[in-house]
Amino acid sequence: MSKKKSKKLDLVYGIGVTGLSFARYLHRAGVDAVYYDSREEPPGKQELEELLPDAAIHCGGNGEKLLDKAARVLVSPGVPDSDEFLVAARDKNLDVVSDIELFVAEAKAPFVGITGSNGKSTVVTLVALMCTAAGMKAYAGANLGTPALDLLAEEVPDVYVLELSSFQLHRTPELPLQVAGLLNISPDHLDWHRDEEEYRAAKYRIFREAEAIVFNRADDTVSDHIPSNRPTLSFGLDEPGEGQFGIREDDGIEFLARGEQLLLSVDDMALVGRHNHANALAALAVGQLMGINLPSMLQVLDQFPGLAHRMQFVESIGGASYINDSKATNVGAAIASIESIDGFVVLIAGGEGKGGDFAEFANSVHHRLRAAVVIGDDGPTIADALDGLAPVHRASSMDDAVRRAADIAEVGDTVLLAPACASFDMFDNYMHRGIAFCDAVEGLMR
Ligand code: UMA
Ligand code: ADP
Repeated sequence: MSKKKSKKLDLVYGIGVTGLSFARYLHRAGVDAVYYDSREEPPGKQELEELLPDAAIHCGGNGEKLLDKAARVLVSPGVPDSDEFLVAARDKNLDVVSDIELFVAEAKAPFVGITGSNGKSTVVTLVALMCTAAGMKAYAGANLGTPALDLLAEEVPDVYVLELSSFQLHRTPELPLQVAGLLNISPDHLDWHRDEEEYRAAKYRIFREAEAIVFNRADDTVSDHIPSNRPTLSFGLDEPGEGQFGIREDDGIEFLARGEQLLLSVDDMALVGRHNHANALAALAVGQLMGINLPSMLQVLDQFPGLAHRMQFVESIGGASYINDSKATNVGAAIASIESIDGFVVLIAGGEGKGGDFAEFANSVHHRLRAAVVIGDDGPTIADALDGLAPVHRASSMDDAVRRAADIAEVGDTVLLAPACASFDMFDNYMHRGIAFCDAVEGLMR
């Protein structure tokens, strides 16, 4: 008698936000799967058990035997290629599939994608709001927060606006975007990618099958990566050429401009900071290639004050402003953040570094710092980099950091949380860290 072979199932690797979206997607399709996470208590475990009480769920390592019965591996973006379980899966010739690959196969409406080391969430949100202002139904998601596969559970919109991380781009074989936008590249995620070259390649990958392209003309290598024969628009903080987006000055006032045309004074934008002028110009360029009318786009720029935890004004206390930029999780973002402040900054920085160059950071910003207060695992590395360039204080918690910063700040200064690091050594995520900062600031007034 021949033994009956058990059917191979998809193996979902990672039980976090993306893992749960794989589960809902497979559940909608009526397909069983096996679930695995290398952590003992992954964040999505309880919700997964509630959604699929009968599912096979394995947590806490040593899952390699599960691969023998796997049809393919549906992997969460945070897991790097060097991960032993993924290496073992590839050794067994299993397909390793991202949520974006499944999204692309299923999406029934056009989708645009934005990537970049910094500014993605802001630009994606601006573009989605611009679509809405123009009467289109747009869903925004992917790295932004709502996983791409969850967007497919809703009624089909006019367009999807996707924020794409380097992790997601690295693992997506085919990406026929209506418009692809690359905002900027500075070193990040060198704890995930093999090296900076692989990180940059993942970012440039966004252009490959795109119908139209938006790029930052300040990046002198970007044009080598843009396929020929595609409509392109550039943006930058310099004066724009014909039809391109940039900044023009008229009578001492700076304007967002398209070619010679002045569109909106930067002072009339609700978003603050030089980097947000670049983000606004990128959103205008993407919107134009999507066919969104200019008045709708400008109305959004006039009104949108920004997302929480990005240059978020918290309080003014004793003549000093307190700003939460917890989302400045890499060196490039923190430099942009500090440079966008007028006057001296008392900087709160530190956490889990992501391979950025803190010496370069210290050299670029020290002259703007009244002092720095460092926290977290890489606080000492930042302190060493700033040694001799700016006064540095070490703090044991966010409350301690904010109290020390308040003691140092003078009238007209800004106490700025711009950590240049990920938050996971002390907090659940950047939002948790931002809330801890806001609570500590509120605590100063009690
Ligand atoms: N992990 C394990 N073992 C596992 C599975 C994951 O240790 O078995 C670890 C990962 O290495 C990582 C962490 O768990 O350190 C979270 O990884 P994940 O892939 O499970 O993350 P999700 O909860 O699915 O969230 C992901 C994105 N996170 C990452 O890519 C790290 C979220 O972006 C995104 O919003 C969500 O999918 C929905 O698409 C967050 C992020 O930090 C905001 N992104 C990075 C960034 O913006 O810089 C790229
Ligand atoms: P992302 O989604 O790429 O992390 P966000 O829009 O959430 O981008 O912004 C994160 C942080 O990056 C901001 O808080 C700010 O410190 C910095 N930032 C935003 N836009 C830019 C930009 N265009 N250039 C450099 N830094 C930026």
